[in-house]
Amino acid sequence: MHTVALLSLLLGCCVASPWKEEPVKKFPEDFLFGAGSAAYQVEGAWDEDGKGESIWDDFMHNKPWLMIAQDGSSGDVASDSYHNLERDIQIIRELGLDSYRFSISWPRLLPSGFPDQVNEAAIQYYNNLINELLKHNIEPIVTIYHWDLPKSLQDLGGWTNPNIAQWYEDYARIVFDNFSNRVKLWLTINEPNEICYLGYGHVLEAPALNASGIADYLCAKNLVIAHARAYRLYTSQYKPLHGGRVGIVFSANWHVPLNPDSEADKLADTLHFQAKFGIYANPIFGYGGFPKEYSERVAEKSAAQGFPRSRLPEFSEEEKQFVLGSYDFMGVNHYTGQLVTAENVPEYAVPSLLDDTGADLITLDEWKQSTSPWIKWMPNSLYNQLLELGSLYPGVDFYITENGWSGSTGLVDDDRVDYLRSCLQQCLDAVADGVRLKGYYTWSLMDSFEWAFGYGARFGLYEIDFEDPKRPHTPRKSALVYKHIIKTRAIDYDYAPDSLVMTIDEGH
Ligand SMILES: *[C@@H]1O[C@H](CO)[C@@H](O)[C@H](O)[C@H]1NC(C)=O
Ligand SMILES: CC(=O)N[C@H]1CO[C@H](CO)[C@@H](O)[C@@H]1O
Repeated sequence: MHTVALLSLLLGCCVASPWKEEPVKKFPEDFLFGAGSAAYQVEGAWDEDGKGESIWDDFMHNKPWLMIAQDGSSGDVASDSYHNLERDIQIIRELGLDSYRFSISWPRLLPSGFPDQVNEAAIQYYNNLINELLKHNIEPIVTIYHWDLPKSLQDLGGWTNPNIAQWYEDYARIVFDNFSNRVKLWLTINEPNEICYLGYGHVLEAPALNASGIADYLCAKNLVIAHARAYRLYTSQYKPLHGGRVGIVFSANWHVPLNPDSEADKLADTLHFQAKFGIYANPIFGYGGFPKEYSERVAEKSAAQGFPRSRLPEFSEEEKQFVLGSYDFMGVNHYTGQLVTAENVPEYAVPSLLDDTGADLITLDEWKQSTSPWIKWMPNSLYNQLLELGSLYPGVDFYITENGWSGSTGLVDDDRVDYLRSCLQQCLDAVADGVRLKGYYTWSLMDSFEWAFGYGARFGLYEIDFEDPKRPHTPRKSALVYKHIIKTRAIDYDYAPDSLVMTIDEGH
């Protein structure tokens, strides 16, 4: 960091520094620009070449009434990436990405969920993808688990069964054995809160267990231990051979008390943040175990409700130490934000996580609405989120592993262009203010199957035609804008492409 920037950081917000530099305009050369995808959302080939059934196959085939889209769609074919590796590589090269984020499908690699059979076809597919990326100097960043649990393991309780920490480590070992000689950036688990709270606490995601206040908390503890086992396995056995770094991905949407002077709103905000983020982050990045205030709250509520012990499980001292510090960096998925209040809170189910928080979430009408009901454009939320995380966890490296805007079909996606530029500006501002942000992955590379929202919510830099069996792709305006940003390492607000044609530049 430049001395002047450091000085102005030390002087803080309130001193008008005469040395204040011009705002940083360029991203560092080693900043990674990428785009992301997840196996179930893009691969298709749901039952081909020996792949096992996942909880998302089960959700879409057997509980379609739980889908929000209610259109009978599924990820059976999705963007058909399993059969279109060349297309995906071409898109990635056209954009000039430094890095590509994808996930490995656990049931594709281990059809039974266990390592008794390793599916060679899966190893082939991921090997080809990794090798093609490296051939073109594109750094793979691989998510080991992005929600598609083998159904066989869900039948044994899935993330509520403490044995899953061992099962996950066994799976991670096969992944590292096969790919860690070439992949240097690893993400153990994508969005614990969405896995546990939405999948086990509610019915918005697979396995739709709908047992909030119990199953989501069991899931949280087992999940962070599973993560730590994979981290420690890598660090002891693979890192000495290959270098490489391992992190975990949290969703972190910005949140502030609705009334900043209200003690009740401030408490609700704190408890809500701990319930959605802290119960996953604190065991790994904080002081160990679940956050103190939240543990006390759930223990009190549990006692009052007649439970013999807290619904939020305890960590033994040994478990605490095992999980604490199990990271090389933090991945952050960020899309939006909310205001948090303790006033006029709806009657939540008892028990439930929301009842435990005592919080209600508000968004403002003036924030632009995306096609996804849960994403509104809250101004400056990414900058605020990065600064909060930077001050909570000083010295930690961060990557924005997801950030994007959901629209509909159509190639002139000006809302996405505006959102992308704004969010990248917020990243630049956060870097200038000292946050150790190392990369940014936009969500997503191309249109894909958006879980319970089906194919209606389009996030892609490239449009995919899901009506056509060949799944043809077409660049959107945002693809050209992003390409220009990556190439120049700067945001040029005046840049407007003269046509929507993408070609591969020399050197990519
Ligand atoms: C989920 O649980 C809630 C609260 O207990 C209940 O009202 C709701 O009907 C359940 N949903 C489904 C799909 O079972
Ligand atoms: C090429 C390679 O390393 N293959 C390995 C993949 O993982 C299985 C299980 O650990 C090994 O048996 C293979 O040798």
